[in-house]
Amino acid sequence: MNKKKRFNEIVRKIKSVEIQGAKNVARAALEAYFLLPSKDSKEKLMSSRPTEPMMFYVLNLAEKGVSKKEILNHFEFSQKEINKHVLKLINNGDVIFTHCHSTNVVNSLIYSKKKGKKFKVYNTETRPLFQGRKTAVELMKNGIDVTMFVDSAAAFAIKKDDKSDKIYVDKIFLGADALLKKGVINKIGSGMFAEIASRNKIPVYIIADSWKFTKDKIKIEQRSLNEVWDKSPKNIKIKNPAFEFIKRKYISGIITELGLMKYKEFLRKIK
Ligand code: RUB
Repeated sequence: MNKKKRFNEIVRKIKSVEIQGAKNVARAALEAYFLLPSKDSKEKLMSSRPTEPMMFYVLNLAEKGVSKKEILNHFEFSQKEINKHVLKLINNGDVIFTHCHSTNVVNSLIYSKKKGKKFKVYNTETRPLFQGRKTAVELMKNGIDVTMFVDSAAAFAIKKDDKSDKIYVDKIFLGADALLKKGVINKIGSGMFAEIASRNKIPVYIIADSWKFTKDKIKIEQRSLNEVWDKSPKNIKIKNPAFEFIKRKYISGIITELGLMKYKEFLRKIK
């Protein structure tokens, strides 16, 4: 396959969410950019998923001459640091709830399991594209006890006071697409899960690379209506936002390569 074809193939995979999650998208975009480095390539890639500031950031670095190796080294370093902090945060016996598929979250859970931590994970199917299945399979393959819920079971699953039916949660781990001053953007549903958790006094932790931070205004991606209902009857309106904002007040802490800290402290550090 020539470079142009490979470039277009990566763009197609990013757009269709075959390549998904902020980190995978940023890595793939970088790969594509270095096939055909130009302003036009950068713009095509940047418009492929409009809610991905880490992709914008790495493409800007690449344009300024930072090497692919240096950028990939950062991702590796960042994940290793995140893993160490997540390991310390998990207590034996914890039930951890997560949503969608986040590489930063999944890798840190697998690391903790390998280091001997005993915990269970509840996860969501993540409609309409079912990224939760990817999470469940990866965790299961690494020996983690995982239970999947439909997204609408949020209030059923996210509680801690009623242990009689053995459904309860100790901590929520969410990834992030964008880290903003007033809060975080992640997969649609994340704001709702964080709100329910906060009502039940269950801590919500954001697990993300600090390169997702941006001062820019970030657009929430609206995806194809066919993802929700293919060939739906005419005159039914459908909305399909891919992401949602999580207010800062619902975030108990954030884990990045800079450590585990309150969101306000993270904002001070990142400046
Ligand atoms: C994925 C999603 C993930 C973040 C973080 O959405 O919301 O939680 O991107 O992922 P989508 P990571 O499937 O629409 O891309 O930790 O891998 O960067």
